[in-house]
Amino acid sequence: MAEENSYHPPKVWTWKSDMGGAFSKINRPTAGPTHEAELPVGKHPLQLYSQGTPNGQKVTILLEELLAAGHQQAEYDAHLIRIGDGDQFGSGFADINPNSKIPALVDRSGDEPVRVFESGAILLYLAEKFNAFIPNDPQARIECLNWLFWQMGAAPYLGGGFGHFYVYAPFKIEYCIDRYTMETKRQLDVLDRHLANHEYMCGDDYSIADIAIWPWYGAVQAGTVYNAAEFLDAASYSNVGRWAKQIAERSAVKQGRIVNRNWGPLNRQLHERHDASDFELRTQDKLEGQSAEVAEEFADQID
Ligand SMILES: N[C@@H](CCC(=O)N[C@@H](CS)C(=O)NCC(=O)O)C(=O)O
Repeated sequence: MAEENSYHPPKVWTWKSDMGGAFSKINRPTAGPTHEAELPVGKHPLQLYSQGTPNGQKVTILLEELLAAGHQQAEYDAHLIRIGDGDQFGSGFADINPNSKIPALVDRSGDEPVRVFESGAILLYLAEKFNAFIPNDPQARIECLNWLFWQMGAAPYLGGGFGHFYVYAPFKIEYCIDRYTMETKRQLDVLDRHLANHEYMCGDDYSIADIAIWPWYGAVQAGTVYNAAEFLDAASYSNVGRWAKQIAERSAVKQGRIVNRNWGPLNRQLHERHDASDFELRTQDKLEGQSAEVAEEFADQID
């Protein structure tokens, strides 16, 4: 274990605007907008403002699942919010999410627009609105909500803890990596034990609990988030692996996970989604004129 370092917290903390690390340019200790910026509004009932991170993917996967299941009122415009550029601090975005984090949704199908922020609230709102991907039986429903809210509480330890200190911090700190690796492995074990006896998180049916958990824990298990599969011995969580592969094969998942994505292979980036045909016509390989042969090289590669 590394020696204790020489840092002693002062009486009152003050902000150093460049603290180092991957997010030092966007993180700050205050809330509220930093600039005026109106949000665009498209033609569909649902307007999503997001980026294709795991938290963003949850919503686009559910929307694509709803559309695949025939819920036409789930048609949506997905506008790209570039969080690295600070779009989440624009006045229009802060109006719909005072917490300035993606994803945020506006439902314009009624008399008044309804804002919904926090991915868990968005999943629950849409599942209830369409009565889909959430069980109706009271016992199964609360089990679905148990796991939905488990994800909301657990993922900050995975993302803000493990991912931050393993990948993004300006230097590696053994204590922090140990602490959050232990917690991440414990969480993977929670899932693995549960999935040993359940096909999906709340039983036989795929639900918003799976849709919330898969973009984080499925990706960590596969090594596509944080490239830490070997470090975490992810292969040993074989039930998580089985479940994650099963979900990855769903066509709505293949579509939803590339919406608002602006990194990785060009044919896996759909910056904005305004129409179902955009998956065929408006991925970045098409917009940038990449040849079909080159795009094909990346066909199975998501990261
Ligand atoms: N609890 C929130 C977390 C959302 C979140 O952390 N979003 C990140 C991207 S994955 C974000 O917008 N970060 C920008 C920032 O922190 O300024 C949710 O589940 O919606």
